[in-house]
Amino acid sequence: MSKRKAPQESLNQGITDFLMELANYERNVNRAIHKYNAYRKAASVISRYPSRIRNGAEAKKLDGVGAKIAEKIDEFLSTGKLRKLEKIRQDDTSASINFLTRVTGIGPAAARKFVEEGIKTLEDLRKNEHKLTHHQRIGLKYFEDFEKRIPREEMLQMQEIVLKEVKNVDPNYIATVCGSFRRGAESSGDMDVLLTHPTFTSESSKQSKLLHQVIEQLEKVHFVTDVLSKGDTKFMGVCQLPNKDDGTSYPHRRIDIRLIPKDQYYCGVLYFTGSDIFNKNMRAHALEMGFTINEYTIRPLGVTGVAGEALPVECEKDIFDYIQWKYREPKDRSE
Ligand code: DCT
Ligand code: MG
Repeated sequence: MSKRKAPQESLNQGITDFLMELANYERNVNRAIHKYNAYRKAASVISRYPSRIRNGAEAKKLDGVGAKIAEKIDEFLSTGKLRKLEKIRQDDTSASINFLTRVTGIGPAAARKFVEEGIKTLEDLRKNEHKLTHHQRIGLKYFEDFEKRIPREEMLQMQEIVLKEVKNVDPNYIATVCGSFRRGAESSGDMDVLLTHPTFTSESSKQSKLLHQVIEQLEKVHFVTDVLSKGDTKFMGVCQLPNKDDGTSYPHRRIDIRLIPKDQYYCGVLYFTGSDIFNKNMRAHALEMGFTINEYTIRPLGVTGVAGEALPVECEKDIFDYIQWKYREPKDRSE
């Protein structure tokens, strides 16, 4: 999962930008997840609004925009800024916490702790490497690279390498590059790969070898350059395309590879294709239809609300069929 999202130009960009800034502040500095979600939801509905919002009252008609947010929109539209945000931006502590969370491996809790210790900048982090986890050290090492989006053209080349090497290890593997790439995005924040093998199901025993031998192969061909973490079913790491013809190098990129039992593969592909907003909406619809969906399974809900056995799934469309939703191609899953 990537930290930096592609900027989406909309008619109400100014409003959605300030709402997202408030959202991140609430999550990272105040640990106020409800407020974080409220701001995000408002930003999301406003970004889809087809005309330029003229005042708070107009915005308030939208589902997810309440009185307080409407007030802020009025202030923003009439003065061009927001006092609350000006204050937050001037507050050194919250600015530092926000900044540190841009390093992969540093979440809000770790960022707050570093700032309490006076560690606020990349330079501070470099001087205190001994206080960083391995993951955070790699995040620091490639900080500038990881801030860059990956053009689709490079994602295509990366996909080619991954799929080829997976098949080199064993042609029976099934692998899918999910995330924004699968939705057709022109650029992606990271590469999300799902992997399965016909011999690996939720009934069979653990087969971590299936993941590890793929990682070894990708390291052997110098595609995977660093490991952030490596478990039996989830690899988080760093990869890089081979140098261009003129000898210049590509940035290092974040890559996650997950090994999933075959019977759970398509629930995983659906989940990791996203978008996160689409997933939320699909799950909400599933609940209305009496099903619960997560990244592993779809299960019917009994009259008492208890989830039953996982339903058989052979492809993504099976999941849409269970909840009687018209199938949507990945490119149509932004919301
Ligand atoms: N996901 C989700 N809910 C989240 C985070 C992620 O459902 N809170 C799912 C949907 C997308 C997928 O996981 C991969 O996550 P990201 O890589 O963060 O998103 P992306 O759509 O691939 O965007 P990006 O181009 O920034 O990587
Ligand atoms: Mg992604």
